[in-house]
Amino acid sequence: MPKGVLTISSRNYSSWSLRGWMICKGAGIDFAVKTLPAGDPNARAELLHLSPSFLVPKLEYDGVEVWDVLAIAEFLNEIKPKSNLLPTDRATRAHCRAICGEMHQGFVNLRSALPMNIKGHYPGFKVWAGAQTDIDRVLSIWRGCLQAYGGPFLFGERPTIADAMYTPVCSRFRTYDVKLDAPCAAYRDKMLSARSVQEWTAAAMEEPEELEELDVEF
Ligand SMILES: N[C@@H](CCC(=O)N[C@@H](CS)C(=O)NCC(=O)O)C(=O)O
Repeated sequence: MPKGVLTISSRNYSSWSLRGWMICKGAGIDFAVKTLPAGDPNARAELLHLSPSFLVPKLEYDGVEVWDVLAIAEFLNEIKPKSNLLPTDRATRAHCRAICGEMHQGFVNLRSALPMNIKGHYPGFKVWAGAQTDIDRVLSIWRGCLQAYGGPFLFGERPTIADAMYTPVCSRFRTYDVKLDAPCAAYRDKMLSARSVQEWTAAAMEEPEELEELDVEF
């Protein structure tokens, strides 16, 4: 029996679930996934019981319960310090935490105007100015990291939690046909072709329902 259980919701729509899944994969822990059907009132009741924050993802590992993606990442970094979830250099680690924090609390316009929808594709999608400001900031973060640490991941040769935090944005850029310069497009493609993301995407494609009401920030 796996040592951990990660509770998630829709693989197609739930960007936070994807982040939590990538962080668990990156830590290399043995875990099973429990998927709560999105939009189901019984599932919401169960989620309230399972996760005091009423949100997913939530990880149960070795008798410890932890929810919120950054808390899950810090917990896993403690128990798997060699997994490179955070960079080893202190200043680089501070930079990594800073851009993860930006994603965690910000980019509200981007997240509401371009909700994650892995199955969707909207060529020529019109991005309004507020969301464009967020997109510009994301791209400036990516360029700064790729230049400073040499890529192919944001903090160099191995993925960190920052890559997990920004992968749903890579997916949104593909869904909404956001034009990127060559380094940012290469980064987007690198993340979307990562094995864990491919595995997630394949499962998202299998999700039966297209829930209209979930085509909003989720
Ligand atoms: N900041 C939280 C965000 C979690 C979040 O917003 N999760 C959404 C799904 S992506 C959720 O559980 N919503 C509850 C619901 O829709 O019932 C984290 O880091 O985990």
